[in-house]
Amino acid sequence: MAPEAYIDTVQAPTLDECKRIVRERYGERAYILNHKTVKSGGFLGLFKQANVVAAVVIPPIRVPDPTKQPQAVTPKPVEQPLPGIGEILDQIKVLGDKIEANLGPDPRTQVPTKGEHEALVRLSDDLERNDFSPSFRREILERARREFSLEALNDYEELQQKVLAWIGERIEVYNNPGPHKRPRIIVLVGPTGVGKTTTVCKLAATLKYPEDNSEKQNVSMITIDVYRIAAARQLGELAKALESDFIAVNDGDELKKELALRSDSFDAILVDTIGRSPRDSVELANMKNVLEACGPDAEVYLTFTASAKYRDIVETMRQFEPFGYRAVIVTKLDETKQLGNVISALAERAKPLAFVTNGQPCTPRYIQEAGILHLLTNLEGFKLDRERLEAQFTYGGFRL
Ligand SMILES: Nc1nc2c(ncn2[C@@H]2O[C@H](COP(=O)(O)OP(=O)(O)OP(=O)(O)O)[C@@H](O)[C@H]2O)c(=O)[nH]1
Ligand SMILES: [Mg+2]
Repeated sequence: MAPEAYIDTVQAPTLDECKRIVRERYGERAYILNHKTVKSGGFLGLFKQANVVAAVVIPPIRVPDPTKQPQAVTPKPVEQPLPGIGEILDQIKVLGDKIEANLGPDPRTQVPTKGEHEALVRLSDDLERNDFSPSFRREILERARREFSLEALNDYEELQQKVLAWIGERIEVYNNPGPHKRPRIIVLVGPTGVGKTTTVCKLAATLKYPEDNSEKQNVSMITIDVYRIAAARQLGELAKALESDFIAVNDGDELKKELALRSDSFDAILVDTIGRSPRDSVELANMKNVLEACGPDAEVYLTFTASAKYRDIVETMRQFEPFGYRAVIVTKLDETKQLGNVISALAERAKPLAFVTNGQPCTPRYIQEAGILHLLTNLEGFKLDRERLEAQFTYGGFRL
């Protein structure tokens, strides 16, 4: 029988590196049939590395068979037939399975592997229904596989409680370090229309008219959004309703001047910014220059809506990174029931959550300091053992 070509996989950071390994391992006769870029490694879904997995075909070495050497004077080299197309196709299929096996379950769908316990399939569905990202789902499923025996998996309620606790452990609530330098400068940045201006007013109202016994603070509001008359007017009117100081500035110099003028007479100065598409990097850079005037002590918060897609949130977080935001404010919680997208993005980018907002009116009622339990109670399809989770997590976070 003719020797068969066989197939192997090679994994390396780049295709060129794969080619080098193939040449080194099998010589010039081997060739790469196809390749795929995958992410592997990492810790808790972080620091993953992209790798190329290549399928390599290694044709047989054609050794002349001495028993078939013709006796004739003009010897002909013996051609070993290459494997037929059917054989190659079969091998490609085997190879496909081999690559899949290397990659583990499909990270896009995170379908648990065949023959998986029914509880894990259900858990995967519950996580997906709540918009958790594929890598977050994978992390939770892997932990469940590791920490639950097949028998323990039969108790789905117990599994859910544990999973809620694991999710809770991955949510970081912002721990606002006090006491604050006077005046505090609070800056909100974020994409267009997410509720920055509204949230600035809610924060101003919370500081100015605290619902608890804390001291009333003297608050000023500044907008750098002078290009859109309506936007400046919006904050102006809200400031008037709050009986709060308000000014619109054109550039960094003006901002610096106005901040200096207010440094003795205000406890807190809230800066509202122009909504920017995270893709508009030139404008983002301009805005960053203007905000330099706020100084290194400014508390910058990134604002985005709870209903944004996971990928968009991650992209927004990445693009606003140069602003050095300390924590995140998630708005419009009242508009969605799914929060897995938010939890996954915060966990994967290791950013703490400071506030959530849940309604249009600019009053303290519609903004809350973030709490882990608050987010966990909002997950759909998860039955909550409150007592147990309350022993571990709190509803409220820090104090503004
Ligand atoms: N349902 C709901 N709507 C909100 C919330 N916060 C803000 N909004 C609404 O979202 C819309 C946009 O709010 P703005 O505060 O103007 O948003 P912005 O980020 O300042 O927008 P730009 O300045 O245009 O970038 C308004 O209709 C707000 O009433 C919230 O927590 N829940
Ligand atoms: Mg605005």
